[in-house]
Amino acid sequence: MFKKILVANRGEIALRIQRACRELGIKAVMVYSEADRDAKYVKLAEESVCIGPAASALSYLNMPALISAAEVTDAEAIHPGYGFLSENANFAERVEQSGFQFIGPTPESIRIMGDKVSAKQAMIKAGVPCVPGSEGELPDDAMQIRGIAKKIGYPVIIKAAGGGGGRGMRVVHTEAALINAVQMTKAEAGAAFGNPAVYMEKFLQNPRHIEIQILADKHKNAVYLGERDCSMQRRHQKILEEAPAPGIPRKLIEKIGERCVAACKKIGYRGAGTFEFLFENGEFYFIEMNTRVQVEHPVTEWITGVDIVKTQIMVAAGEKLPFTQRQIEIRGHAIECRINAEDAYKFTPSPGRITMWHPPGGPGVRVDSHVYTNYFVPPNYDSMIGKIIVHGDTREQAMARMRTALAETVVEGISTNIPLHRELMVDAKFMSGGTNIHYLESWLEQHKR
Ligand code: MV4
Repeated sequence: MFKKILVANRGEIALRIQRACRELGIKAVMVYSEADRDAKYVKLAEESVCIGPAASALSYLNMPALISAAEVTDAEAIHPGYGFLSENANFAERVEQSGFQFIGPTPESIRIMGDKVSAKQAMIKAGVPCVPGSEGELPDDAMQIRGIAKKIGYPVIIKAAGGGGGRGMRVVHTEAALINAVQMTKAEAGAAFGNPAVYMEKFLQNPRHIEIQILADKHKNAVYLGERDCSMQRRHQKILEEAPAPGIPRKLIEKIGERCVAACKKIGYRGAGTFEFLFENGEFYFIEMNTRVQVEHPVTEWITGVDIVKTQIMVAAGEKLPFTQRQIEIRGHAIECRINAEDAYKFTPSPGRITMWHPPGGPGVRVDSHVYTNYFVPPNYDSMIGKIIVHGDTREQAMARMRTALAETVVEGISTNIPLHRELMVDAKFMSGGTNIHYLESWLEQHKR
């Protein structure tokens, strides 16, 4: 096992990784920008390194600074967390070339999944069901493009190979609008991602966003840890997640989970990963794979009892997965609310000093947050200041516990989205379960103030 790991991230996930290291008896070196000097995990750290000024490009995205920090502290491995450099194949490569273990998949796996065309091709080859669409990148010829769209049937969606997470996409409803949409998307993709390649899919009108969590080791073992329902989102930002997904038969989850595991084995995937699917009319359609630990991993940890971050570290060190698929059982229901420093309904950022932080507690409540009373939320980064996660024997009990937890929580000095979460937890449609990816945005439209 590693003796020392460098945590190349900030915020609640930096604290989460630090906790996993403590439990494993590994020393964690924390890095921080000038804006994060007072973060809780820096105060708790045995060792920490300032890697640069507040701007991410000069600190958390600064590869030489991170690798030097690992060198001067004698760390053996680097955990990238989520966001920042976590899905940057070049970073993973440079980490390994510098003699450190990257806690995540191989640079090659990251590269394949980073290009959405090659990711989809790998999944088709591995037997994972995908949204019907163009086989690979769209050709230049307008006649051929029209032919592909006609075969798929309108509406179609044009997506950038270098995009993902909702960036670089365009829905097309008619043949008249097709070629212009393809050209526009190509131009934007070239400018934004340095890659003008685009592909086409059937546009699914009312899907849910269901994702499968997997874990794989370096010895060809892989398991799936059930699913998460991440349909409650606004502008591609998830606001709450839950597991299991309400109303989806276990048999269907098992079938798709086994396909994901088979795909991991086929491509030699290792570490934690998430297969993102659209789910419509009882069918799963793969859209993207995330090659990192995700914000919403705690809901899966709670229904399976598996520590995902700890297991990421163990498999990166070469250990075998300490459980088999048969040992994974789903118990109860978990919900996570992301707490953001922003106006609850206008969504404008609300950085500043937290004059009072009173987190909830009690049975079935977990809070992952790096903030504390008198902490200053810097304006330079993502607005998420923590997550409240609850568990119950049933979805009803989990929702009741979340209502209690949200009622107890006090945050003063800044605005947060807690009032929005309080309303959603008593919304009849949310409470009945199974809302689709458009539900939150239409709810917000109807609850304008
Ligand atoms: C789609 C789609 C409908 N049909 N693909 C958005 C994020 C990116 N991961 C893929 N996205 C979508 N792809 C087809 N063929 C609808 C979306 C989509 C979406 C997906 C998941 C969660 C929220 C979403 C919000 C709007 C659109």
